[in-house]
Amino acid sequence: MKKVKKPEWVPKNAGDEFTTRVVQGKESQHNGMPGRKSYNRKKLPRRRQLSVEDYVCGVLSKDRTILAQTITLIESNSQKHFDKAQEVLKQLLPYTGNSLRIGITGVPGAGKSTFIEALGCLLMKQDNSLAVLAIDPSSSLSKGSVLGDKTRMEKLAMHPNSFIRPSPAGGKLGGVTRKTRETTLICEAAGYDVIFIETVGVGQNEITVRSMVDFFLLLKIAGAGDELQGIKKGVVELADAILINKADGDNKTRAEIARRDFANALNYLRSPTKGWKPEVLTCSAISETGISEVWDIIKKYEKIVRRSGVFTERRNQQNLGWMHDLVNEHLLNVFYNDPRILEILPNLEKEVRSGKIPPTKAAWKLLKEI
Ligand SMILES: Nc1nc2c(ncn2[C@@H]2O[C@H](COP(=O)(O)OP(=O)(O)OP(=O)(O)O)[C@@H](O)[C@H]2O)c(=O)[nH]1
Ligand SMILES: [Mg+2]
Repeated sequence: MKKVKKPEWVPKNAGDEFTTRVVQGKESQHNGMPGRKSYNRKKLPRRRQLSVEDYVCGVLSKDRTILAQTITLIESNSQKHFDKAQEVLKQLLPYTGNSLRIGITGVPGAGKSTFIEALGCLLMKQDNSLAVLAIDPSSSLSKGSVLGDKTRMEKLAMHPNSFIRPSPAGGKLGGVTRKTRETTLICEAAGYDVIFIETVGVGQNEITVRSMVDFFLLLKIAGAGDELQGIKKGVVELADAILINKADGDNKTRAEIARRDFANALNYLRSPTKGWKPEVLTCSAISETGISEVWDIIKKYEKIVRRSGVFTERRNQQNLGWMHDLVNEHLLNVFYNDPRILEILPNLEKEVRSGKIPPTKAAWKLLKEI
């Protein structure tokens, strides 16, 4: 029998039960780092970088993969991508402006995504194309909504005439506002008839979205105790229509009461759109009732405001606001990236925090540097 090499830990007088074979070890080729450097990168096919023309042609031909990549480029926080994105945007601008932009807001859980799925599917049946952009400041914390949306907009997400894109993140080269505006334009250039911008009703959000859309829809739920709060907060004043969702089962009567309350309250509020009286409706996104009525209202609204010129007037006004936002954003970037400011800011911040100097004095000190 061939003599077997035994490991060194085998007891001296051990029998055959320890006939473990030990193979001579080999010097490792691994550099000790996790993956990556151990292979020759040059041999791997590299993903080709898209040129400005690739992006522009892709978007104009409604290639959804390139459309998504273009939005990623817009959302990027790197200066290199920023310049390229602006060039792409410039070339796409002549093809924008033809979609109906609709903002949809409501507290978390009001049923926005479920409603978008229901209305979106109706639009698909009518041969419309739809892009859904979701701004959700809470998603970066909870990550919940985006995941939830994948299941809540399942049918819509699968449809070839729809495009769903979750929230753009803020960052140093412009926040959510600029990115959402630009993303809207990219989707318009791709030829989507309707664009939904979904946002959670938190803080400044609703005002921002109102400044980007033609029609603003507020989703409410009856009996959640936020009816009057909503009226107080002034969000109601921004809405062209209020939709009481979840009007199903036991909730139907409560939804109807809420509808009447809101309709009454609206009598005392100014309409956000000249020549249009905001409507209050009920619907059930889950059982898909009352959905086509909402679309009818939106179409009626569009007809009225286009004819009266209010539609164009609002868009012109929004463009003006946009211009100012861009200037403000740029000035802030220039200011906070100036080497002189970068040098003195940390110390000044420390001094203000510890109460050594008043904030007003610190602010003037900074401003005098430029
Ligand atoms: N009974 C009933 N439940 C509904 C209806 N619409 C939505 N829901 C439920 O309400 C919950 C929240 O719905 P979503 O569509 O995710 O609400 P959302 O407003 O998009 O929520 P966030 O994205 O988290 O802000 C889900 O469990 C839905 O199934 C409805 O018409 N009736
Ligand atoms: Mg949602």
